[in-house]
Amino acid sequence: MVKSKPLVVVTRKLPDAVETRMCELFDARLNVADTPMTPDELARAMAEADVIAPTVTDRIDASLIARAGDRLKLIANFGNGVDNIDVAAAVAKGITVTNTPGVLTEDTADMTMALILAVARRVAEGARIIPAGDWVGWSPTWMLGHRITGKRLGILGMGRIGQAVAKRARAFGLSVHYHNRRRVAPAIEAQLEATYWESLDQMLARMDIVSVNCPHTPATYHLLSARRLKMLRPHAIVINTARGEIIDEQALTRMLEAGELAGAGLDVFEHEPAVSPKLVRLAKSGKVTLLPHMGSATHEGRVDMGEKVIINIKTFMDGHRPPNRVLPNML
Ligand code: 8YV
Repeated sequence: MVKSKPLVVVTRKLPDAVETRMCELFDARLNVADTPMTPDELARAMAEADVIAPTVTDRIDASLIARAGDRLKLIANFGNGVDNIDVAAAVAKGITVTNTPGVLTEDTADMTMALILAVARRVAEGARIIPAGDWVGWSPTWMLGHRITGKRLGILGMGRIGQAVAKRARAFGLSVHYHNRRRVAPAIEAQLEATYWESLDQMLARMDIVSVNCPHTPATYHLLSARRLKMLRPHAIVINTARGEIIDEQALTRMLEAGELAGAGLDVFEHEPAVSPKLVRLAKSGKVTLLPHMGSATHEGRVDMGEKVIINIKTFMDGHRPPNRVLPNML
């Protein structure tokens, strides 16, 4: 008997190579136009599909999961973070959730370094000058930024991405400090020459640069709260390539406006794709560098993410535990 292929709904346009393989393996319903699906469209898809492959732009909340059809058995997220999915509700309904860890580590760490350099060395501001026709020539005291070598970097979240940032930071001569739920193994700490701070407050008060590299979970929502941001010194800069929700964005903006913080490099925002006009104003003034959630945006990374989604679906459909299963207690 020929087994019918599972109906897999892919919510956004993925790289061609990934989509082609999906079409070979599955009854894949693609979104060639790449228009984000509305909650109603998602609900309809989840009512008939065996598998849905969403992205960060799809909010798969408890109410959508409650309306899912009996056929839906797997949510194979195209992305590492699963804060777009109510994992507990899915698992309670017998739906497996998977993600794509490991393949966007280096790209996200590169973008973190790019933002550190961009803010400290005023790269985005400088790059606007020549195209605007505003360059009248070199001057010894013009466009000065700050040296990063010798500064202290506090990494918030020392998982895969945090460690990849730490490695790069060492090469740039930064001294590495970190706060994490759990202290990392002594061998890793030694290799990264990293100083562990059990108290996040204590770490913040001493850093020149703070980089957010932890996942967004209920426990990390507004971890950099207004109170904690106040611990930072006025010359400090804040970098976020993780999730906007981890920082109280309004408080951060207020402090930047008031000159209580030197700058920020943000690739993620609390209400994406909306970005507060105040932050946009600060970007125009050169104080902050804003990127449109590009941390993992490489051709190679997106293909690797797609491969992981395919492997998770195929393994699951073949009756095995998919390699990147996410359980509520992991969050
Ligand atoms: C992805 C990300 O672009 O994987 C993640 O958690 O934040 C991004 O780099 C996005 O999630 C794709 O769904």
